[in-house]
Formats: sequence, structure tokens, C-alpha cells
Amino acid sequence: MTSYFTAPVEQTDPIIAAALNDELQRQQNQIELIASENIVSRAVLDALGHEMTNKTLEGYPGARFHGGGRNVDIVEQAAIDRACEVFGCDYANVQPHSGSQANLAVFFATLKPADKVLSLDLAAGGHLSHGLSANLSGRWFEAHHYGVRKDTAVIDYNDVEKRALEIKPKLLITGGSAYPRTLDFERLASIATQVGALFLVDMAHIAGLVAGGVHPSPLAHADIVTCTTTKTLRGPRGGLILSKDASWRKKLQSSVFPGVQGSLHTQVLAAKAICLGEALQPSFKTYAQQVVSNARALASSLQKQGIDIVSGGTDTHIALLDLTAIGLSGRQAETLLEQINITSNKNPVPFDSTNPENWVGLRLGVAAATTRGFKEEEFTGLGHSIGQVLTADNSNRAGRVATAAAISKRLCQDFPIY
Ligand code: DSN
Repeated sequence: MTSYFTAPVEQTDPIIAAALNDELQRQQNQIELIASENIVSRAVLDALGHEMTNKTLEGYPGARFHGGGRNVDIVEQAAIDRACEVFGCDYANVQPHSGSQANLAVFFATLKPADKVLSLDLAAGGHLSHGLSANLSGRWFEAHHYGVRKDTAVIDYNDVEKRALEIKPKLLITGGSAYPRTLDFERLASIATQVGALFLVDMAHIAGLVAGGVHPSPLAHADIVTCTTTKTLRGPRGGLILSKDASWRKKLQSSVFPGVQGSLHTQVLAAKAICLGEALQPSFKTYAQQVVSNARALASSLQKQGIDIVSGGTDTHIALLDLTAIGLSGRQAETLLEQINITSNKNPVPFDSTNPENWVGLRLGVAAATTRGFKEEEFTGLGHSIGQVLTADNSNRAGRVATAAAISKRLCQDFPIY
């Protein structure tokens, strides 16, 4: 029995140990440009692998359904206090297991089945948990969407107002997975007020930019804000619900538990507290500034290579490539980048096909490689590599792929992780 408590996974389960080891090596040897990813600190990893995972608890600090919760109470309260300090809010729920769970809890707190929501269209950068027909949010609620202008790919706020006046949603939602421009929270909040809707901002992708002061905060304008701790915030997988209005507390507490979740992921609460503590350090502001600067360097370098960037640039960590003019699908581009040790994902661009196989977008995000230490110089070089490979033809593709792969390999060696 001793070995049960002491034997490492390499001894007990070689198949899983090999996959874990291979994944670490993949991360060490590939440049991560998936916009929803980042590289967490050793302290966050320590918490995720901690014995605290054994603890079952339901409820909230000081009001649990199980005994033995005093250490988790300390952890959860620290996470709540730090979330309130980072985002300047009066209420934080740190329990949601993911961003989608956080959104579901907000729906549960604010809507009845069949109520109307108005959210950013998926192809314009929205998220599936904001009313996609295949998601519970779209099945149980009547979802409508607003988009972006065809000429600028920026949200058409006049159109949002028009649609909101027509539809009269109970909940107006903004945010998502691939909108690269600054969101005008003040304008959207005034539209919500005009039509008597509540206003939810899902800042999952930009939470770290908000925390670092390089994107305006939605907290002063939204009734409720959700996010993940995973992406630019650089923490574990999980969600947060935030509000400046503490009167939401009772409804949101019961919507998370027992509304849509049961017991806690206790070790993840510790990791969330650590990442929020990291976001309070002055160095986090430097990181956030570098993220935006790097994304601009990447977008500009790609444009010089003849690649179209949706909306003509970026204000965030995302550069969204429109491959229509160069005749590639998002999937083909993703596969080509894999050959040069860069991980990315196909994505719809505004007004794109609904079939992922036909999407002509490729989403690149710079947060993970920024954490690794890349600066403008490295991202300008990466833009050149990516552009060369995506615009190659059959006569020069192999040579360009070999050159770009060697550059990626050297960058990974120069900026090691773990
Ligand atoms: N929404 C998905 C993404 O942005 O990649 C996962 O967080």
C-alpha cells in the first residue's frame, strides 16, 4: 500500500506518463499561438497537483455542507478578495468550473426559459455559451445576435441599438472568443438601459488585459461580468463571476451552487487564488502591455507579407487572419503552421461559412509566447515566417517550411519553459 501514496505515475501508469511527458515536450518545442492558451506559473501547477484535490466541499466559506473545510475556506476567501482587488468589484464568485459554467449560472440567475438574449454573433467573435442553437443557452432561451460592420469588422453599435429596440432582450451580452478590438462597454450599457435589459460582459479572453490596465474595464458598466482564469489572466482552467453591484450576491451565489454546480474543485480554487495574486503584482502590468504590443507587431508583420487581418489590426492579444485572398482554408493554414512548430486554430471570420471545414480564418493569440518571453522582435520574425509559409506555392513551399521550422526551433531553445 505504501507505493500507492509514493509511486510516481511513471511507475504506476506508463501509458499516461508517456502522454504527459510528450505533452510537456510538445509545449517546450512548439510556439503556442492559440489565443485561449497561456503558460501558468510553477506555483499554479503546484496547487493543481496538490492534495487539496481530495477535499469534498459544497457551499461557501464559513457555510459548508461538509466538515474539515477550514483550509479551503482560507483559499477561497483569498481568491474572492484578490478577484475583487484585481478587478475593482464588490462581488466575486470563484467557484465556476469554466467560463461556460459561469455564463450558465448567470443565465440561471437572470432569465426564465424562453427569455430573449442578444449577443455577439459567433462568426463575429462571440461564444457558443451565449446562445448557439446547439448549446443549452440556445435551446432553452431565445437567442438573437448582432454582428460587425462588413467594411470595418468592428461592432456596429447603431445596429446593436436597432436590434435591441426590435427584440427587447432581457439580457444583452458582449464578449467572446475572437473579437480583436476594444469593446465599447459604455455604449452597450446605455443600449441595455434603454431597452430595460440586463448587461452581461463575458471578458474571458481579455480578463488579463483588463487586470493589467490595457483594456477598459467592463465592471463600471455591466451588471455582471464573467471570465475564465485561463487565457490572458494566465491561471488554471476555471471561471469567475464578478459584479460591482453587491446586491447580485444572493442570486448569483445560489445560481452557482446549488443552481448549476455541486462540489468544488478545491485545488483549482488554490490555483485561482495564486494567479489572481500574480495579477496584483506590478510585473503583470508589464506583461499585459507587452501582450498588446506583441499582437500589434505580429499583425503588422503579417500585413507586410500580404495577409489580411480582420478589422485591419488589433487592440488585444488576438490577430485574426482572413485567408480568402490567398486561397487557403483555416484548416489548411493550421496544418501548415503545425509543420513549422506553431500551434494555432482555424476560426470563422465575420460573415464566414457555418461549416468549420470551410472557414477561412486563422486565429493567432500572443499571450502564451509573451509569457515565454517573446517581444516585438520575435513576433515580427514570427509574422514573417508565418507569412512566408502561408503565401508559398508548390515550387518554394518545402524550402520556406524548412527555414521557418528552424527559426521556431531556435526560438523555443532561446526561450525555454519549465
Ligand atoms: N472558447 C474557446 C477558445 O476561445 O478557444 C475555449 O476557451
